[in-house]
Amino acid sequence: MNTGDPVVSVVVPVRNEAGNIAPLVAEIAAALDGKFPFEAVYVDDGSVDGTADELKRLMAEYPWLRCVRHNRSCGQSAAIRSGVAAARAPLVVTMDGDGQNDPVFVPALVQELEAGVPRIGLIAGQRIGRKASGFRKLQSRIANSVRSAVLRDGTRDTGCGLKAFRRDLFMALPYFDGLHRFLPALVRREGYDVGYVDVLDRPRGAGASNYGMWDRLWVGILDLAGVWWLVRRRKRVQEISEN
Ligand SMILES: Nc1nc2c(ncn2[C@@H]2O[C@H](COP(=O)(O)OP(=O)(O)OP(=O)(O)O)[C@@H](O)[C@H]2O)c(=O)[nH]1
Ligand SMILES: [Mg+2]
Repeated sequence: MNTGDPVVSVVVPVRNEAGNIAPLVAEIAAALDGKFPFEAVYVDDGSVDGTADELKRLMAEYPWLRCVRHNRSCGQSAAIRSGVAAARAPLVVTMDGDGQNDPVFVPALVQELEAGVPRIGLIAGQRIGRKASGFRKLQSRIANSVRSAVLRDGTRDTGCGLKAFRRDLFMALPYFDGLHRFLPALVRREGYDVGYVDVLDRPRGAGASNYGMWDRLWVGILDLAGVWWLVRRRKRVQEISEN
């Protein structure tokens, strides 16, 4: 049974993922029913396929399923932010909606986060057994190693959609398009540690990737410079007093 106020909100950004909605919602149900009260907040990022209809149909079946929608596509970071803003639970787990992330790992992420509070601000999934093509994996490996060398954020893989954090911490982070790839550095900047859970990667279900190589490369370089600056200009207030 899944009644009462949700303890965990699972946030899933989707753009044109019609064929992947029903299988993933069923997997979320199977993985989380009976574990803790939860909700799933799908964010339909301006899809033009049957994504909205699928979500509507499934919402009649699963009372814990919610859907917020961008009328026009605003990107994955904005979709995640809208989902976290709409979330009712204090803890959020994000997950890609294309089937690459398996919801069976959600309880492990939640458990690690709860065990690490208040020191840990983020639990990041680390993909093992990547199912992407060789070229895509190479791009990802280069991007991850440049990022971790520049930011020294101690993280092997920031590209995994499975991440768990406190809702209020996420909403307090500086927001920009692309933020979802830099969460470890941004969370450390706030003074928290990051924990990791290995997760098995799966191939995408139906549909096609939303990204090409160039969007990731050029925007990634610009974002990296921005995050480097943010981290460098951090100033933490150590003590506050009130008379
Ligand atoms: N890329 C992208 N993804 C979006 C957008 N809005 C929502 N999403 C969702 O964000 C998730 C990740 O997008 P993918 O295109 O699978 O990106 P990826 O997993 O990094 O790339 P692949 O490994 O090529 O699948 C999916 O659930 C998308 O449907 C958007 O504007 N762009
Ligand atoms: Mg994907």
